Amino acid sequence: MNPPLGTASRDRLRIAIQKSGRLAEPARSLLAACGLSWRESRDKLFCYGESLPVDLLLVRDDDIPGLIADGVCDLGVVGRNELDEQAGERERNGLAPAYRALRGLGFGQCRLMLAVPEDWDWQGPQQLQGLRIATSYPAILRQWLEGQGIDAQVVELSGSVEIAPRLGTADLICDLVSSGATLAANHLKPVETLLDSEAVLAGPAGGFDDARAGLAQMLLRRVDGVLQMKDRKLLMFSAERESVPALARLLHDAGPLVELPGANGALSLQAMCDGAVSWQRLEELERAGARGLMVLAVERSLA
Ligand code: PRT
Ligand code: ZN
Repeated sequence: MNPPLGTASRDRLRIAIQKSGRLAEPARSLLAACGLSWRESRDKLFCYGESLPVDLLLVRDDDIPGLIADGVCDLGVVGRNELDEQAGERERNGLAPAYRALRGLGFGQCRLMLAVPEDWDWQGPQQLQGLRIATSYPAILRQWLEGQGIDAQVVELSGSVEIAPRLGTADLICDLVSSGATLAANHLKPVETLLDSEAVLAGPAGGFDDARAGLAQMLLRRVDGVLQMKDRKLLMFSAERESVPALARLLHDAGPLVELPGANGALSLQAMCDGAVSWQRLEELERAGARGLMVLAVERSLA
């Protein structure tokens, strides 16, 4: 039977991820790449960890910082925007920091931006004095306005922020932007970035003092191993020794060219490349003497 959710179990780690939404699938894939697997439960809220004592809690992203603060969950995958907003709110209420971002995860990228009606002539933040700004991120916005020395009115909305200027409830907005299509569709233009956000692995402000410490450390090491290798490719080929200097020049931006003894006096070579290795690059290497070129995806590493 699953343990009750409100009591912090001491020997199993509990990770909260978004149940559905933008961060749900990438969070699951990352954790699966870290070697975790789960038994899906019927209530689809709690998934019991099978390969390791690490359980999943599937929740709304807004709930994740609070679940960590209350000790219901040990770790969570959440947008930096949400984590910073709730941390800012705690600070304003005089509460101590309860969580922190342990790792940036490289997905869910977006920016928290100010956006104004398209026909505005934007001259800078000082223009905001006395205006009304609609947002779902009041704590981050207030902190930014204070930093800029601007006295503006923050209009808190829980959704559909982008229509506020057209409805006349605000003069401009502060909202998340990724492609910019939503702003354009609402005749708004982005003018200032308050926060560059991505999904983060968040944990409690303090550490763990029981079996969870070792589990969390192992998980972080695996997360690093997966993230470091993300988009990396291992390039393998063979070549005669006299071709090696030219090939090394062509691969100057890759990791060190590793030489291994190959068949018939030729060398077997390999290099770690960041990002895609194009056909054009392979053809150039072939012209410089590389043979049997192979590009392999790299899944994980232990540093
Ligand atoms: O149900 P639940 O509360 O869990 O989900 P949710 O609807 O609150 O969250 P969801 O899935 O929309 O977003 C989860 C997280 O994804 C956010 O907290 C961000 O960290 C991240 N993220 C990345 C985004 C976006 N990109 C994004 N574009 N979150 C929201 N948007 C919205 C934005 O608010 C605006 O309405 O998309 C619109 C803008 O998109 P573009 O592409 O038109 O610019
Ligand atoms: Zn949400």
